[in-house]
Amino acid sequence: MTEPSFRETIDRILARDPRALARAATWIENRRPEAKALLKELPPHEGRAVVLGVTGAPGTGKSTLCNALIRELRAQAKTVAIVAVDPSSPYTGGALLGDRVRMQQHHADPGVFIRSMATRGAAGGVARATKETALLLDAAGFDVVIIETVGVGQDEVEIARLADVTLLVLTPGSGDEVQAIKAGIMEIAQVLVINKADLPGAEKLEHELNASLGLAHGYKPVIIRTVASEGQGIAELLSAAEKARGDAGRGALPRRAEVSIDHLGIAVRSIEQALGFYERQLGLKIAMRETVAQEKVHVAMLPLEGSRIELLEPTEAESPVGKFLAKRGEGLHHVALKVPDLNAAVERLRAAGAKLLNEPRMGAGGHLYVFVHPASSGGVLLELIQA
Ligand SMILES: Nc1nc2c(ncn2[C@@H]2O[C@H](COP(=O)(O)OP(=O)(O)OP(=O)(O)O)[C@@H](O)[C@H]2O)c(=O)[nH]1
Ligand SMILES: [Mg+2]
Repeated sequence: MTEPSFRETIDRILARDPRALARAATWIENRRPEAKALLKELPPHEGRAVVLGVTGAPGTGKSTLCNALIRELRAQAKTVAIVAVDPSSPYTGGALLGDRVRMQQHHADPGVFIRSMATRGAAGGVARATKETALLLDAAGFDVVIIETVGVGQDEVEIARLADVTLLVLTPGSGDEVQAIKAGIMEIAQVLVINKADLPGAEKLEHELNASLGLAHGYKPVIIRTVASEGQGIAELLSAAEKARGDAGRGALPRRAEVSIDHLGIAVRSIEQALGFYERQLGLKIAMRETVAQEKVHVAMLPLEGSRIELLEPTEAESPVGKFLAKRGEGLHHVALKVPDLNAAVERLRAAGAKLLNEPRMGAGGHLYVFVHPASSGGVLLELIQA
């Protein structure tokens, strides 16, 4: 058999083929060039899954809980993918094996996909690979993507940012939970899970957590008790997570900040004169000159690494750039940012009360654009562009 082509692999990923998914996850983990190409193909398919982060100290029962969540979600006919970040400590070899065995219960089920990320020696790269793998599984079309991570370090905070809802798993009797709450965990967790509620001390822990939360301001996490090993409290936990997701209202936000600078627009009285500096002194090269009748402006485009400078010279005084020159003189006229989905961005900005200067419209180069008033963007005219 020959290796499937890149295209075929993408099609198979979108069909949730487990072998293609495993292959793609390995590309991501090993930072192969294919991963970069792959991640560019995914955004149109992303954003449909509910992404749950499950974090907590070693041994609190996260994997057992994930297993119970899989069972519950499958009973609701939902597909589930798990990304488990294995503890990097060599002492946990046994627990790691245990994890694999427990999770393997679901391996024959095509509605479940499980991937362990190696953390050994991958300091810093874990959060990135984990996030990218979660995006892959979201794009592949799983209804729910669960990310299991250990502890509450910087990696977990970053992963929590990707998750729609993060569950922090605590157990009775270990003592450091309330400390952890005080240390600002609340910023990342919307649901606190008291797992092993069959053990003594669950009630005491809940009281302490409530007391500690009572002192805090802002968004408060909910507390749910579970016995993951018995499947108790799991349905309640899922409803709490769903509710938290609704409250947070984060469904509409893009999972990745794929915003980049498209160009800087500089208003000048004379392009010819400005080129003396930009072209002849700074060494930039003109790629294109055009006149945009709609905006009454001559434009010279000077490409930079990944973006460009646009010199803008008005064709007449009665034009946006002409008026800008009269009022403010030469200078930075606007900053143009490229966004992945302009209509979604416009919807969010409108909802937040931002002042837009036009309806999204098609520019000369076939791209959609909209201008945001400086009053909303910290004093600079902002152009948002979708390629
Ligand atoms: N009594 C009791 N034991 C539980 C419960 N949930 C899990 N356990 C046990 O706790 C131990 C650790 O469970 P894991 O699911 O491996 O915990 P984990 O948080 O994934 O551990 P790491 O991945 O190593 O950080 C196992 O022996 C489980 O059987 C529970 O609700 N009650
Ligand atoms: Mg585990």
